[in-house]
Amino acid sequence: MSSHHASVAAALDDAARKAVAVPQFSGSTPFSIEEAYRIQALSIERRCQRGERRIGIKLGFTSRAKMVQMGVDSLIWGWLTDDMVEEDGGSVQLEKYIHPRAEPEICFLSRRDIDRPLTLLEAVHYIEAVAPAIEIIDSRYEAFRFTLEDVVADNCSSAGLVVGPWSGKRDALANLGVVMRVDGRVAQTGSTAAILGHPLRSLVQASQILATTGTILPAGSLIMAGAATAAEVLARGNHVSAMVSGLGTAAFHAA
Ligand code: OOG
Ligand code: MG
Repeated sequence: MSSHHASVAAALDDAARKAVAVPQFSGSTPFSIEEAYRIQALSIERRCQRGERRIGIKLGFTSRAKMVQMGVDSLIWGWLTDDMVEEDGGSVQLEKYIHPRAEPEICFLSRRDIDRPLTLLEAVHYIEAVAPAIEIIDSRYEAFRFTLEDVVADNCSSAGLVVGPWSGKRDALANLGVVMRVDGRVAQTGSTAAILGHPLRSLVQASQILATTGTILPAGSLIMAGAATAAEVLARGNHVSAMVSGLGTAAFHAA
C-alpha cells in the first residue's frame, strides 16, 4: 500500500501547488485514518524537501459549527509550514488557492517543547502568547467535499494563516466574543467557548495527539486551535477581519 500512499500524497501536493482540485481518493480505494495520517506525513515531507519548514500544527473540527458545516464529527490535526503564513493586514493572492474559505481562530505560541500529554491546568504554562487569527482553508478536493479520511490525507485543508497581534493574556480565554466581518458586514459571530468549551482544550488535545504519534513540538511553535464559527467563502476584493474580544483583530485583503 505504501506506493499508493505516496502517489496520493504526490497528487494532493501537486493539487495544492498548482491550485487545481482533484477527486476524492477514498471512494475508489478506501483507506483508514491511520493511513490518512501516513499520506499527510508524506505530503508534508514533499513540502519540506522543497525547503518549507514546519512551524506548528492546527486542529480541525474542534467546534460544532465546523462539524455541522462539513458533515464530519471527529477532531483532526495537520501541519503548518512557513509558506502558509500570510501577513496580518496585508494582501492575500487568491490565485494561489483553489476555493479558499476563511474562519476565525485563536493561535497559540508555545513557550516550551510540548513533549507529553498536558492537563488543562498545565497547558496555560506552555503558552508564550496568544493571538486572534484567521485560517484560510482550501480543500484540494473538488467542490470542497470530503470524507474524514480524505481531509486528513489532505493535511486538513491547511493552506494559509493570518496571525493578529500577540498578547500575553493567556489566562482568560474561556468565553471571548468572536466576530468575523467580510467587507465590513458581520458574517459570523461566536465565542471562544465554541472551541471544545475552552480553546486551551485544543492545546491539551494537541499534546495528547503529539504524544501518541511520538512527536515533540518545539518551543516557539504555533498551534491553531480550530475555528470558532463556520467558514466563509472568499471572493476577490474581500476585506476579511476576525476580532476576538480583549485580544484584538487579524485581517487581510483578498487580492
Ligand atoms: C477541514 C479543516 C477544519 C477547523 O478549524 O475546524 C478546520 C475543513 O473544514 O476543510 O480547520
Ligand atoms: Mg481551521
